[in-house]
Amino acid sequence: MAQVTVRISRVVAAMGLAAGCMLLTACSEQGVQDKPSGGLAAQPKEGKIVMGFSQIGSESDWRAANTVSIKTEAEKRGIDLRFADAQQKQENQLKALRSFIAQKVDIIAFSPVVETGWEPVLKEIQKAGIPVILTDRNVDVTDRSLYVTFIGSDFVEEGRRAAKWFIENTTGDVKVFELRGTPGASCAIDRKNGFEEAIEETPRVQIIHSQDGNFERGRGKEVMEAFLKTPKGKEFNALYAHNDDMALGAIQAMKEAGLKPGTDIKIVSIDAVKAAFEAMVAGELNCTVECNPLIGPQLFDLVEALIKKRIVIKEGVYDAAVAKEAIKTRQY
Ligand code: GZL
Repeated sequence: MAQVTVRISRVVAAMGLAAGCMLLTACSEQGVQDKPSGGLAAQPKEGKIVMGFSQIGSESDWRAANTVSIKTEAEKRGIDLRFADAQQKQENQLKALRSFIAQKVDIIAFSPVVETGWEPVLKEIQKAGIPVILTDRNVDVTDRSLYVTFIGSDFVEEGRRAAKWFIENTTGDVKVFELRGTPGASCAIDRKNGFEEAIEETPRVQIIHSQDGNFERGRGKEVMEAFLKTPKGKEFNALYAHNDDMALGAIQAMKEAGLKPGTDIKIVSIDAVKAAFEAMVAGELNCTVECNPLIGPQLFDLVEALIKKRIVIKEGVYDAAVAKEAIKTRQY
């Protein structure tokens, strides 16, 4: 007989979250005249959840995987997903968020292309009584009640981990060219800060040049082609790229210029997409720091906890035929 096993961590996390949300609802109901500030309705939603999602664009392999994870999970859970691709433009995200208000969706999630410029639209969404979840990237707002929570990575830690690879796997002076992500994006700001913090105590590792590549492979190639023609392009011996796509574009430019990426130039990037593993197998990339794009399951656990106000724990049935085996892994 097939048995159901449950991933305790995810369910317990969601339960904790649900408890937190009910507390939030309770607290906010006392202090708010109309809808609670988190936009959490007093009654659970019956029927299909309608969710608006504003995605940044399709600038990288990471983003493509992130979009697939969100769309697949929504489909699996029967959620009516209103998905908008902003082609990396904030004005398109602002338009999408306002259209979700007009559509009276139950909940909104989005990945903010940059940190700033969101307070006005978040206030409009709050006034409409719609809860907001931030995914992937963060916003810089003073009023944290404008969103329920953020699901994403610790980008400062990712920057530290990238620096750690250079510190632990090189000797002598490391002259780093930094290829930065989208200007003003929380992940680009934090990856830079984490890297710089981690090399503070190791003066032999220095960033000698830093430039934006917008997380795009094509821009990474163009920027590296131009850099190689400068005096510092003759001096550097390391590349720190804020994502794999820019690193792969830069690697292409280095090869066309007769350099051996991974050997002449040590390269560390972030995301851990499949193409980065192919480059490492080919000896052209030295290290990629993982940044997990597959947030669909956790995102929709949270959405269901907030809107349905209910988490059903997965349980199984065990008969005597399997008891001897099953007892080995029972936790209670
Ligand atoms: C990080 C994400 C970044 C990726 C890039 O969470 O926002 O954006 O590192 C993507 O590949 O374009």
